[in-house]
Amino acid sequence: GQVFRLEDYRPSDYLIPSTGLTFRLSPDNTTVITELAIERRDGVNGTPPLELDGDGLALRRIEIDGKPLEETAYEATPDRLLIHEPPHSGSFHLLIETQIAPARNEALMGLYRSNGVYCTQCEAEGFRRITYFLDRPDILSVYTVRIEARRDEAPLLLSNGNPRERGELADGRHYAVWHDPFPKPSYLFALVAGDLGRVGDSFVTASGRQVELGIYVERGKERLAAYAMDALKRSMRWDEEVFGLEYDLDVFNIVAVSDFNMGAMENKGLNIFNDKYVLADEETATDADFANIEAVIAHEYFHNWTGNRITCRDWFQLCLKEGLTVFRDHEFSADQRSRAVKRIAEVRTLRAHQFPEDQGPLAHPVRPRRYREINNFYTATVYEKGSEVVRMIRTILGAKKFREGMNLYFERHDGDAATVEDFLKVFEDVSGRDLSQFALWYHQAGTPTVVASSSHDARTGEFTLEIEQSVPPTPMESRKRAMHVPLAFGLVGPDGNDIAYTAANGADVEDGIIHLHKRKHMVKFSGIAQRPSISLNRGFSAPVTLSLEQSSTDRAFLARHDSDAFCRWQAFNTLLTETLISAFRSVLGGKQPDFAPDLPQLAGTIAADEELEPAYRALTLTLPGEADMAREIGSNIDPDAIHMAREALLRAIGEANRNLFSELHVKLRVDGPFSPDAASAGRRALRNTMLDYLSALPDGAARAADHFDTATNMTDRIAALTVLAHRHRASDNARNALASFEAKYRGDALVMDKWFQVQASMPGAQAVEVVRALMEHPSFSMANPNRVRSLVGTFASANQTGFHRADGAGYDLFVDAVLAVEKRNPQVAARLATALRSWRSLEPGRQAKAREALLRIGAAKGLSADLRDIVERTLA
Ligand code: BAL
Ligand code: ZN
Repeated sequence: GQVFRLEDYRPSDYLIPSTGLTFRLSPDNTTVITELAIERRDGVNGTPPLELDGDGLALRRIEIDGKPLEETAYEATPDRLLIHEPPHSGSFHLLIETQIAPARNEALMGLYRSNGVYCTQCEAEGFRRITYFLDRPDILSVYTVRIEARRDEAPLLLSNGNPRERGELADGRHYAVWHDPFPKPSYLFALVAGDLGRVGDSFVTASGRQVELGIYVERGKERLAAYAMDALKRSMRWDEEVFGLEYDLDVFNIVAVSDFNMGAMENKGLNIFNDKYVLADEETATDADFANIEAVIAHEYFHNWTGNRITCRDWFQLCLKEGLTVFRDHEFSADQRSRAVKRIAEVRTLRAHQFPEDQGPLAHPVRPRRYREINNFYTATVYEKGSEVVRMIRTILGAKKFREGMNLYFERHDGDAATVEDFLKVFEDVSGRDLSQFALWYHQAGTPTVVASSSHDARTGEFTLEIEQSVPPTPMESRKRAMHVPLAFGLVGPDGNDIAYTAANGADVEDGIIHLHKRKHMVKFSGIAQRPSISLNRGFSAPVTLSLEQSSTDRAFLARHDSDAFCRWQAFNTLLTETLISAFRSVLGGKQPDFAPDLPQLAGTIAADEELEPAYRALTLTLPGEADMAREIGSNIDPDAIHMAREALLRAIGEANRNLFSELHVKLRVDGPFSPDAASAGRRALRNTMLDYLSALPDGAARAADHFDTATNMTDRIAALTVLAHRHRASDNARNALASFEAKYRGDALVMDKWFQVQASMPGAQAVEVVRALMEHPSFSMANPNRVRSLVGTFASANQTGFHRADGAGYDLFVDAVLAVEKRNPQVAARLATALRSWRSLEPGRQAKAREALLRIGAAKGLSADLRDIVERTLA
């Protein structure tokens, strides 16, 4: 396929200041009439040909300035429309009529149908599946959209912007006209038509404008949109208060659909959501679902300024809107919930998803320089590492200068299609700092490694920290430059308080941050009488792999006393990880792992510490997952040994704390009416963590069954179902719980996804057969992305022992599923296929089988560009 390169960017010869669209909707035969005002860009000489993008289109009519075009004047294929010689004036009207079939669009890009509702997804390049256009983000146009449909089929007709007109047509049809005054790129176009229920509310902006809010869901589910509406209003207020940003249209609509490739889409004034990020009540959604809904609602809303008002010049700049908007939604959630807990959760996500990407064959810079298929770059690197980079800018500049920089960004670039350079420049301008070395975070792929050690001289009172950074090679980038790494730190004294220090001149220490610029760095602190414990990378100030030489005694001390909640969590997590890895080595050596009593004791102390919020205790006591362990071990991975080691430590901690954990399990039960707030969710999280440990003890199945039977919300029910199915799958308790869950929620697709997930992540060899059987379940469908992700996606990404079964049967299932999905939906298939990205870290037997599986996918006939790109890069 074609390779697109950043350095090849050039502006379009033609601009499209305004776009009129008329849709005559019909499932198999929709007519789209596109009326474009086209202008040659200033400075362009002559009359270059006009080439518009298409994808699978059929042209029905073409006119320029009201006159049909001669057949020799243009060339139309499904994938492009070329007008050889546009009018010499350079300013003209182009009318195009295309015909499309939404009901047959299974790729879910462009205009398609979901549960009988017409809806669109245009990012990144879906608009060209609707009409011929300059389908690139730097072409900003003012849209006026007329939608015509049968009133009985689609009483609701929505598009971007403000409603302008509506009325009746002949034959039971009606129409609506929408106008969006803000010029926007085509990827933000949206249309929805169908019969949906509405939840309405309103919001008065800081300057007193009234905005009508609407959330549209499947009829009968209106009640389930209440939390999403509440999250929306809180997001709108927060963006005013924290960034000074107000909403700008008269209406803001959100539509939930059940077939959706992504989580949601920020179309101007008309966000379209995967319904799993809208619908929730305690009966059907977990606390994690509520938190995700809040985050995604906020994320899409925040795009109105970071993405829509200021958009991207080209797709290489995707992180400009995504990294920044993730940063904004993280900050929002931190303000709405517990900042410390939120930060730890973010880091866990980053390590689970972005680190393996950065450390494997699909590694790419936050701002890639080349791509073959842009859909494959909606990645953890662009989103999550992109957010970390913005966070580092704030760390380096301080909150005040950061906000000044953001203000300047909105002032200077409102209405622009901007670049990463534009973004960095505002922060250089407000701070006077040179961010050119910092910019490597955007340009250089790979997770930097920071190795640190310390020494103390009691005689001179000098404490020395030696730090070395390196960035590992990544595809097509073997040589790396030293980065600017801001490491927040503290020196913790024997009483647990941070001690004051003086850093030697020239050590690049500023306000509690060590700024690394070179490969090797030494900092000398003076006036340190007693040896402190170093707390490094506080708040996870830099997204690096830190290898800190430190005694277990120091780590245990920091796990109790570090004033930085992140590093306190990290200290205990590192102890757990080190213990798990040595247990893994024992298992490999054919020995039963055994554990010294200190760690289980410390776990008990933390569990019982009422000064710590329950959510924080839950996060601390959650053992690193099997994939986390695999990542730490790095090579020659045997997932079965990892699983055994982890279960052994879990049992050891549970046995040592049986009484305490049982008491907490009883005491933490939340009675009374349900609330999804962070404090209540935290209690549930800690209680369910206790259950996880207790379920591994001899009476574990009975206790979990009781937890399941007495659950009054989905969080508790799923926690119990998970430990039953994972640890006691052969028991009647597990069988009964799975059956009763299925009977109760058979009709609720989103809840059935959880039932699929629990079973797809069931450890052990038999998961392959379980998943194969579930692919035939009436609630499963290869056509629905949520179903596919719940069953096949969970199996491939969250079931180390099942997926990587030694005989390769997990990979066989995977190949079959990926190829079956790809026939309909290449994007979802390509995403699924990334599950094998870490294949080279497996032990040789599994590695060979994984490679074979990738080769088999690659050899399939008629492979989509999306899937081919992933497979080829993964094997390269
Ligand atoms: N722009 C794609 C969906 C999102 O990141 O909001
Ligand atoms: Zn986004």
